[in-house]
This record gives sequence, structure tokens and C-alpha cells, in this order.
Amino acid sequence: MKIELLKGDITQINADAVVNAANSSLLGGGGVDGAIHRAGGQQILEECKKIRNKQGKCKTGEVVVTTAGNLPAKYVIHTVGPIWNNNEEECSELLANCYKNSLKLAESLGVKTISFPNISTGVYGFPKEQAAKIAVREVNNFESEIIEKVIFVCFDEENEEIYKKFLK
Ligand code: AR6
Repeated sequence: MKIELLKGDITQINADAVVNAANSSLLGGGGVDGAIHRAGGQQILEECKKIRNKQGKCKTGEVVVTTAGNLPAKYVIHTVGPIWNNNEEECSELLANCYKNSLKLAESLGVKTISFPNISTGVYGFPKEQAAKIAVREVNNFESEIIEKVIFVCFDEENEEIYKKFLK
């Protein structure tokens, strides 16, 4: 699997699947979640509501998939990152699950390219260095015959510098 690092808005980047840093309600929010729902359009929220009605909330570390609406992608994989709470071990495991479960689901959908935001490093307050280390480790550990490229999309310069360091 090839790894690419890009700086910018994840809603503008072509990929078969784009991962959303959602919350457990699945009904949208701010940050990257807000940007994805705004750019992707109403269809994404409609599908999220259907999923909510069927299975209830999405647990931390778990994933669900919807259409990508107007985004340059086929799917949005919504995952719920952990809210940082100083229980480093538990938070790290849950964040790792976000990456693992997103990759597994993407693979089952036949996704060749997938883009990830820096899950949990915004409102959810996960320390950026630790989050990047986990993201890179999980992607490197994931062996896939189907997924060809993983794109880490950093919105802020700090995350971009951290990822550059870990991807060297
Ligand atoms: N493209 C790529 N990355 C972005 C974009 C964008 N358009 N906008 C922000 N980021 P956050 P979280 C980066 O707060 O910490 C929402 O309200 C941002 O710089 O979006 O997982 C949800 O509904 C940061 O590095 O997600 C949840 O309630 C990263 O995306 C809650 O926030 C994640 O920041 C989830 O918090």
C-alpha cells in the first residue's frame, strides 16, 4: 500500500473512500464532519439518519458507510474517534480501531484509494504526535491486496509537519 501525505481540505481530494471524523450521533457536527456534510450534500445525512434508526449510535472506534453524495468519492466511511481523557492506553486503542475498522470496511467495499483526516486531533483533543504515530502504524500494519493508496490529509501545518516526520 502506498502512503501519500497532502495538506488541504479533504472534501476536495479524489479518493474512492473518504473517512469522516464523526461523532456517535452520526448526525453531523463541526470540523471535518461539518465540511464533509456541507460539501457532500443532504444525501449523506439522509443515509446517516437511516443507519441511526436501524442500529442506534455509532460506538467509538467503530465505522459505518454512506454514499459520498457530491464529493469526488464513492463512499464516506464515518468513524468515531475517542475524546482524549488522559487514559492514554484506552484512547490509543480506540483510535487504532478507527483506522483498522475503516481500512477493513474499505477493503470489503473494493476501495483502491482512501483518504483519512487526522481523527480526534481537533475538538476531541487527542495529542497530535501520538495520534499521528498510531495512524501511521495502523496503516503500515494493514496488509491489503485491494487498497492501493492511503492518503493522509492534514488541514493544519502542525499535523503536516508531524506526519512528514513519521513518514520519512
Ligand atoms: N479537511 C481535512 N481536515 C480537516 C478539515 C477539512 N475540511 N476540517 C478540519 N480538519 P475535528 P475530531 C482537521 O475537530 O477531533 C466534529 O464536530 C482538523 O484540523 O474535525 O475527531 C464531529 O462532529 C483536525 O486536525 O474532529 C465531532 O463531534 C482533524 O480534522 C468532533 O468534531 C480532526 O478535527 C470530532 O472531533
